Parts: sequence; C-alpha cells; structure tokens
Amino acid sequence: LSRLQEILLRAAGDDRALRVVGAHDGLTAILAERAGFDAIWAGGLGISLAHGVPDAGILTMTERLADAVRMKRACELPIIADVDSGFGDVNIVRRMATLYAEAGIDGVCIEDKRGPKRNSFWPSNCLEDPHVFAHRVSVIKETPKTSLFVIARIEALIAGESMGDALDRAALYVEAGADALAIHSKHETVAEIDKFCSGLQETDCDSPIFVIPTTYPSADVHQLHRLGASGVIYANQGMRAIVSAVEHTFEEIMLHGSSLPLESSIASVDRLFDLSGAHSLLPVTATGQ
Ligand code: SPV
Ligand code: MG
Repeated sequence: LSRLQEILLRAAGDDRALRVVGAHDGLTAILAERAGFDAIWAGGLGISLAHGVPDAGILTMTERLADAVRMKRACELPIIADVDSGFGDVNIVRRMATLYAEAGIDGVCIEDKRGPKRNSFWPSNCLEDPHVFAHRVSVIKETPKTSLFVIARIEALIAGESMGDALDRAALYVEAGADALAIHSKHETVAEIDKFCSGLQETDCDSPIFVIPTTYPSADVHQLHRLGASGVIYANQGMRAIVSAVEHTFEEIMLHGSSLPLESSIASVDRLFDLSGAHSLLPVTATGQ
C-alpha cells in the first residue's frame, strides 16, 4: 500500500476524512505538520504565487517538482502534488510520473482540462476529452517502477457541464486506474458536491473522493465526510492568510516607521529558530569545524 492509501484506510477506520492543506515551501510544510494535517497539497496556485507568477502554467514541471521536494524534505507528511493537466501531452505526462515517483512524491492530482493552463476559478477553462484524459491516468499508473497515488480531478462542474458528464468521467477515470477522484465545484453551497457523491454511490463506485471547499467554506470537514468525501483539501487558505498578514505587517511598519505596534502579534525570532529546528544544531568548534 502507498502511504496515501494507508492514511486513507486509517482515516476510514476512524470514520473521518483526511485533512489536506495547501503549502508551498519548507516553512508552510512544517506549519501544516505542526497543525496536525494528514497530508500536504503542493498546489499550483500557492507555488506559483510564491514565485510571484500567476497560476497559468508559467512554472516548468521541474520547478514545480523542486518545490514539492522541498516540502517533502521539510516534514514527514505525504505530499500530493498538483500537476495541472500533466504539463503537456501523454509523453510528457509519462515522464512527469517517472520524475515525481523517483523524487519520492506520494501522489499526483491531474485535472481533465486542456488548452492554456488557468486556475479553475479563472474564466475560460476548457475540458479535455474524457477518453484522452483516462488514457493519461492509465499511463501514469502503468509507468514502470512508480507507485504514485493518482487522483483524477474532474473539472466538468467548474466548466458548466452536467452532473451526468461529471459522473461519466468519474467512471471512466476509475476504470483507467485512478486511485481516487477529486471533484471540483465553484458553487457557494455544497449541493453540487452532495449530488456528485450520492450519484457516484448509486453507481456502486467506491473510489475515495477528494473535495476542495474554497467557495463553500460553510461545509465543514464532518459534513463533507458525511456526504461521502474521503479527503478535504484546503488548497489556498494558508497562502491567503500569508498575504493578509504580511501585507498588514509591511503597511504598519511603513505607517509607524517601526515595528513596535506589531511586536505582540508577530512571531518572535525565537519561534523562527524553533520552527527551523535551529535548537537541534550540532555544536561546532570555534574554528567552525
Ligand atoms: C491549486 O491550489 O492550484 C488548485 C486548487 O488547483 S484550486 O485553486 O482550487 O483550483
Ligand atoms: Mg492547481
């Protein structure tokens, strides 16, 4: 069993959903682990923003992999790498699977879109032909020596297609070997997710389902689990918090000409030492050996 399969089974045994959180570097991976999350979402939006570029396929596959590996090194949590639509055609998808597996990434989440990469909440998302996408999934699963956990991410509802189309896609992707499905929705309520999960249950498909409650935050992890989600991905809340906190801090320093008003609300330097593991540094001699 892969690590993600193991923790999914354990969570199912405990009658709960996995809690997965978006991180984009070593520090946010450490914070995710300390907060008690089950796994890390190495998301394209967060990683792109950390590089100061839009989530639009600007970074290369190897840049995205390097950042996922940086997170893996910083913590013990399994890493689920968001690989957009696979970074290119099926041959590139195959190489992606090899590289990610060799680097020790636990799982990849690949989405059924085509055309220029755009974040799902940005207009103009174009769907991939479901059979072409299913083939990509099977190619990842068949890559020699890889044990990547593959989440097939369905964008049909985001793109305005019918629930029937989303469910047909789900069946195809599971048949192609997907270990789990992710269903994305931009609705402000959980109704669409509810319908998808019950529709899938009616087809006797027992694939784990991941959901991404960005636009429906009022649905908590327990409710999502009751509806049928095996995992909940909080993809961008960490990055959004960072933006608010750092923006506020920088503005306050500019306004007051000092950090004094902020001192009680920002982390101490000692906390930074603690988070980075500085307290476990080995002693060195006076000559630095
Ligand atoms: C990401 O975090 O890059 C994602 C999730 O793909 S979302 O932004 O919700 O599409
Ligand atoms: Mg993404």
